[in-house]
Amino acid sequence: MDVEGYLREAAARIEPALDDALPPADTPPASLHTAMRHLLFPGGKRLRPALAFAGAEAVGAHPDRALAAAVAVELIHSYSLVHDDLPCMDDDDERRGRPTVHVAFDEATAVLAGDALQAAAFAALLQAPSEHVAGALADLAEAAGSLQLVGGQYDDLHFQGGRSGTIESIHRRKSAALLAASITSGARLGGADASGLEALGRFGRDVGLAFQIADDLLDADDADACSLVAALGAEAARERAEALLAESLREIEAWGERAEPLRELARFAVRRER
Ligand code: GRG
Repeated sequence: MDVEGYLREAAARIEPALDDALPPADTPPASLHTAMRHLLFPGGKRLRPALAFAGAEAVGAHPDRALAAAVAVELIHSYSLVHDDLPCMDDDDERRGRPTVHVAFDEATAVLAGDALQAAAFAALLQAPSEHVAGALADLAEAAGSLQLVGGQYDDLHFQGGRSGTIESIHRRKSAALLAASITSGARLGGADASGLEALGRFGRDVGLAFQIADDLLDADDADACSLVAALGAEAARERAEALLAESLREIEAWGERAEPLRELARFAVRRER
């Protein structure tokens, strides 16, 4: 399977839906609505939407069934990046080769744009023409909340050293939870049953952690103290990522051809070079 082609198709499918999910840039207050779009267009790899589509396909549904989940997870991802770049967090001036939102606008606008992106995510998911919306909303709310994304970010910001288990716990919450929710919310909208969702959740959490390790390996020159690369060294971190990938693939070993996009996205997420 051509994973780059799958990502391109996912990006083409998500682009107009993301546009529809937000007020036009010239809607008052225009500077806020323009700021909400600043990081979203052009976006990044659109990996989370692709995972949502692949989650639906893995349970035998057409990827379009997962469209609302795909939009919602990308909006949450985008808000988290806008806030992560703020001076009170990572204090980054550039992302994807462009000025970050607080640099292009101002800090207060970036905070508010992130807040509004998060609300728009839940509103978009609520639009899904599916009887499974409540479950998907629950997945997303849990992944985005203080027990996962926000709590992981909090512990990362306050990290003062620790063993690899502590670092993994932070990364499971800050990064892996949203990746896993991308898959499970897409699969839910595709009509997944309870045992399928459990397996996909385990798959997504392991792939998500391995994805974060891959991200740290790509950034190894500038290794964050709260990373397995800093704690274990690059070689051991790469081995851990490969072990997690192998473990995750075992979860969906018996799922046949329809889970192939998920498997390929997992390999891409862990072995990517960008
Ligand atoms: C501020 C609430 C809050 C959370 C921040 C997302 C995040 C948590 C921090 C960003 C820094 C970071 C390294 C997060 C881990 C997730 C990650 C690797 C993000 C980058 O994801 P990609 O590679 O990005 O999918 P693109 O640019 O392709 O969208």
